[in-house]
Amino acid sequence: MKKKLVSIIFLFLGWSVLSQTTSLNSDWKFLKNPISDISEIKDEGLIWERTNLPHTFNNVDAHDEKRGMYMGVVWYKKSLYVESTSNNHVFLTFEGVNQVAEVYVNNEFIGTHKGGYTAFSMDVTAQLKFDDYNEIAVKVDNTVNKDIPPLSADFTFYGGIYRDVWLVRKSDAHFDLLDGSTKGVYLSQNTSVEASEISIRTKIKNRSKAVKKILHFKIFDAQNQLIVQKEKEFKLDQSVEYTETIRVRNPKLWSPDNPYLYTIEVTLTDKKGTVEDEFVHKFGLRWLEKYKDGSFSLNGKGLKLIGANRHQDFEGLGNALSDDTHYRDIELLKDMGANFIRIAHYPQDPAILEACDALGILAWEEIPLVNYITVSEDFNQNSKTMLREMIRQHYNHSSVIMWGFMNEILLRDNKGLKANPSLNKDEYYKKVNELAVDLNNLCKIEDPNRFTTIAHHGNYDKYEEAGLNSITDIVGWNLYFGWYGADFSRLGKFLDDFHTKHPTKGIIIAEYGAGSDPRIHAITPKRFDFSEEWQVLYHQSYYEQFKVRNHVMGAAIWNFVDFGSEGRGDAVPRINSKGVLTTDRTPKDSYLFYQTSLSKEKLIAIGDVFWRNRTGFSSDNTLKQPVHIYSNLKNTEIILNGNSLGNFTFENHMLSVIIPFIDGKNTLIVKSANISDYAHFNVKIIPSNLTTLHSSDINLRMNVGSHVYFHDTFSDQIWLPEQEYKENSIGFIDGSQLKTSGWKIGVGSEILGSHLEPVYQTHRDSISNFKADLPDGWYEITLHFAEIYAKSKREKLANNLNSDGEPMATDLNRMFKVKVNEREFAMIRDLQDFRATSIKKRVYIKNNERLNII
Ligand code: GCB
Ligand code: CA
Repeated sequence: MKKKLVSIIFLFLGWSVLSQTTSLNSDWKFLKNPISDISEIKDEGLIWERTNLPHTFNNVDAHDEKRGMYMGVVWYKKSLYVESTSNNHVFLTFEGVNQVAEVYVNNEFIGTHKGGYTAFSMDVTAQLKFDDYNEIAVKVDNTVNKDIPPLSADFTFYGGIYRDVWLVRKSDAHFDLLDGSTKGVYLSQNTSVEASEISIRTKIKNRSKAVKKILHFKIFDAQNQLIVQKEKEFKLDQSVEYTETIRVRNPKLWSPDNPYLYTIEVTLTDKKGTVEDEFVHKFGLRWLEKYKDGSFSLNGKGLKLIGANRHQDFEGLGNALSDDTHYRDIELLKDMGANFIRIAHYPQDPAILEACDALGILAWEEIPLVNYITVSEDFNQNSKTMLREMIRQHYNHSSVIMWGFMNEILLRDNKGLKANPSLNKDEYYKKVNELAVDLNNLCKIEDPNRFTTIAHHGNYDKYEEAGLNSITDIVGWNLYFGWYGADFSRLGKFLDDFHTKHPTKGIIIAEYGAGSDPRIHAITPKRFDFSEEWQVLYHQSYYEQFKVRNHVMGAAIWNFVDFGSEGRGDAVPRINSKGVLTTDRTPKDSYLFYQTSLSKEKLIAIGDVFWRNRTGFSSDNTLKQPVHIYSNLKNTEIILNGNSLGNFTFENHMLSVIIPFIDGKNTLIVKSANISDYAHFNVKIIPSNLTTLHSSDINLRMNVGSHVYFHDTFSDQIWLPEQEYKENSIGFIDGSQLKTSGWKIGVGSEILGSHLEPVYQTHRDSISNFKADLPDGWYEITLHFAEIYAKSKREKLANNLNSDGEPMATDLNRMFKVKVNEREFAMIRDLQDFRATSIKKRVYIKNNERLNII
């Protein structure tokens, strides 16, 4: 037989290497069809799509312009040949299926699993045909279900079999993988500088008659040298639970600086030594403490937790990522200098936990109870099952330090009350409280060695009223001062007030962040403008405030990555852009800010990675615009096109310097001690006095209603911020920047039909005209419009008028005439709601008449 092999990857595994475990990711068939009964999927007429796992069916429709995405039933099937061996007890393990999975083998129902973020195993032995082909079928349903968390949240619930699937073969005697853990071996520790007591709890099952078995325990150091071993002979009936304690003297401690991992091997053999099952796991030895003032210590040393939240999706892939792609996120987090992750808002792929162990990132992991709850026995049970599964499945990961179970659970009380109409607010709060107490107790029963935590939105009184500030060891706050509300400076006071009221609680800023679309840049950044510059100012301020407060245990950026949120209509629609990395993991300036602030090595970096194309007006042939430089040094020399601009001093790890760019290509070098960085900027200067130009030299775009520069990444053109008209130049006359809810810049709705969303979302209200002192000649003028009010709001509008001030619209559709230099340019009518409209026309400007648009 000829074997073909394309390539091979060796991975040094961090968890169970079960020799009889094989992935089942290849060659599946997928059917998007809401068929409810397995008998109907046999229909010859159905067209199945071939696919490999991981797979989601929402990576495209969650990012298209059509509101909503497919949420319903789909089917997966796979044909599988199973040989008979000495390991004929066979299981299927699914790492994650969103959200309800019904598993069938050879048309026989095996079981149902509810919840899209935890793994499950099923015993398929009885339904399998050995030495023959078998058909596995999985019905998957990602419909929102009132009894399964999450009910609602600001992220996309991509459906599918989106993590690995495994075929697990065991002999009659084996570690129990059906207790929610998928592994059946639990490691815990009691560690100090002198010694670590490692306790290894095994749960063993047996299908055949009672016999003598031996458990072999071995611990290897990081160089793979065997350092301790033990054996235990015992009689195995149907099932046995056995705990062995092993002592490691003078342990090498695990920490973010030195994530030292031992390997623990547990082997089950018969009396002759034949291996029946084995478990291998890499394990770090460390101890955790919470001090009386709420601060945290690892291995007896105080440690401020600094890191980020992470969602699990990636551009184009939805949530169906390879292990390597997951792993790389933790590498990027480590590279940023973080020591902490909040795995938000749900348990994630095993690769994430392995990476945290291996790279030294302390983890908070949680289950997805978000915004509100259903008061029902089923909801409670599903929440508990999920919590138990998460804890059991990730119990062995030394990186995990706390378990969470609710996020902003009082944010949508209205929905909560609507969903539970028989309850009044007090009763509903009481139910939420009871569930929180139950879940907290469950954490402590399952795992008394870790902290419990919860994350609240910034409404202290509500959570106090519901008694939710006193249940967990640690209370997390999601604080958006400087984004959704107020200004950054409020942060410190909020944290201090909470500390005064709950002096022994650990406090974590569980979320803080500001949106940024890397196409948007501002010289005078403002709250909610989605510029990268505002995002950096926001993070700089938060970092300075929590760094100096000892009673703040830690902080986690919201979010490490830009992530899918199907219902959002921000500058980048359907994306929550608070990431410090883009959806394809390119660092934004905020990432550079943290990297240089947190690094122990000296670093310097020129920022504006997404703002290397510059344009603007100038009257002296130099374009003076800021460049942002990040460093943990004191100062730096800046060299522009070979000429030193002098020495500059960093303030809070950052420097914003006005650089006098020349037209064309510019090279900037920053140099300090023996480190340096350089960057090229492409600059296009537009003379302030347009009348000095020839018509054919004029090519410009202006985003009326906005103070930001916008980079169209498809054409590489830059839209200028608006400016007021001055003689010989260009700009608006009258009006004001449109703000929604009194303060949000532009409209927070997706504008359909164009990729220039931020251009259409920002408007100038009540503009009277737009002028440009253009030299005579032919021009192509494009005007852009969008209806940004829903019909119900339009009645109030004053501007359904023609240019003579006469009301023009008889219905609620806008209608108005646009004139260019007194000549009719266009009659605008029937603007479609939230849809881009543009009109392009050639215009001849003559006799020094300039341009005037009314
Ligand atoms: C929050 C939520 C999170 C959202 C975030 C935001 O507080 O916990 O799920 O994505 O705010 O960006 O609004
Ligand atoms: Ca859609």
